[in-house]
Amino acid sequence: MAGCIFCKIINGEIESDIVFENDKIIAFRDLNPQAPIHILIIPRKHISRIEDLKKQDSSLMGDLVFAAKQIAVKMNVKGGYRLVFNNGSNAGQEVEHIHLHLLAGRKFTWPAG
Ligand code: DGP
Repeated sequence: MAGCIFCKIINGEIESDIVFENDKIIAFRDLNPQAPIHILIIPRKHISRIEDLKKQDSSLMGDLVFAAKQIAVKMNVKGGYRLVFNNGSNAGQEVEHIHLHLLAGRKFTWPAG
């Protein structure tokens, strides 16, 4: 979608440090990492928010989680990791293209801030 930063990363218009990709998904390091490992896992298809998901997107969302597992294995993550969707303004969503944060390499507290 025109003007979407993450679509520009998918198209190669903006450089990123890509750690995983397949025909449906791309994953790259967050520009502003909140943990020693901070990866953004996104669908190639532009979907702005969870509310915009259609029934037929449900397997794609599962694919995002499965990609997270594959990345964690590839990066030899030890001690667990946190997976986060910030959805909407109250949750701190800044980029309107669904993305799953994979955070690892430190201990996380709960509840999240
Ligand atoms: P969120 O707040 O959940 O919408 O997270 C958006 C994340 O995207 C935020 O942690 C910073 C990251 N980000 C924004 N622009 C870029 C970019 O151009 N490149 C990369 N690698 N990350 C970006």
